[in-house]
Amino acid sequence: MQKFSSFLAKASKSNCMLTFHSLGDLDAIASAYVFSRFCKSAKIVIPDHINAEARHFALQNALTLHSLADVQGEKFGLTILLDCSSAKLAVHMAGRKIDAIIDHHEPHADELFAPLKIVKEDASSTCEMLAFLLPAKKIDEKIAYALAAGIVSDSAHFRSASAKTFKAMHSLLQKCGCTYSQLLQACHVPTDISARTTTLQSFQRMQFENAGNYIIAWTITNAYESHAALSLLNIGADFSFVGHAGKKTARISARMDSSLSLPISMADIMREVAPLIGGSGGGHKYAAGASGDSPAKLNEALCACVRLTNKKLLALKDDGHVQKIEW
Ligand SMILES: [Mn+2]
Repeated sequence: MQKFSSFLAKASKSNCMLTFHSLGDLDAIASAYVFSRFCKSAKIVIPDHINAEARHFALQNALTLHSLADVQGEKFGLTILLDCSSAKLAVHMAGRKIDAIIDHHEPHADELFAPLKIVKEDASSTCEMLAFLLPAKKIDEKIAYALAAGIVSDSAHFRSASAKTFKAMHSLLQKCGCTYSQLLQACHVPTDISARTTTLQSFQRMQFENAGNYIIAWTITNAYESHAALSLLNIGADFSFVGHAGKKTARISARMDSSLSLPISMADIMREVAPLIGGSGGGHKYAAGASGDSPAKLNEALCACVRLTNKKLLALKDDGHVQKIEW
């Protein structure tokens, strides 16, 4: 903490470069904005793209964002990397000296280092970390709003929140003088109409089957397959597989309802099925994907996803049947 406050004092006298991971999200951009308020002067540098939520926040706050090309050759007193400590996710940091890293992600195999490195894996977001690190009396209405927005977004509306997250939110909401629903409204970015249209079209081709008490749904879409896969869970599927066939490529997006605590991983299913579409797969337990170069095999691969999920569900009980839940 001592080290952080002396770093903050240094930042208040320096021209700082504030940056974050590739494909910046709301947590990343909000923490960069907040930190910029504590610097003498600062430039927020985006490595490549930022997502829709982050863009919305940048517009709302009239932030000036810089590309790497904009700041090429510019000398900064301090370089601060937020919401990231992986070299792979911050390739734009290659060859640059980083003065501070503030992050909440689990350690990567390709960890970056800095003289001041604060990582709290149990924090819901970098914004939550900043809410505790920054001097409370300097957190004004705009800073409080930014931190609260970053926390809500990165904690997936408090799904990954801890008691500390709520403690931070308690004082942030008080400071920004709005209710939780007003905050949600202000941060809300409607899903792109083409994503919604394409997803609804894919639902016209959707198929599903019951496996005991579970529902497996699958379909093929022209684009936005992860949006479609998530939407299938929202309308009642426990497992969803959405395929996309391009001219020379095929992709599958797989999701499992995150409230299920089954010993089944979507990443395993994607890894097993990927060779069918001539590629590789992986990801997380609840969200995974596969891609390859054999679009003609997409249907076959989707059927394999369903078969495999069924098989794994059947294997859950010794007698070979999916356990029936009696209420
Ligand atoms: Mn984050």
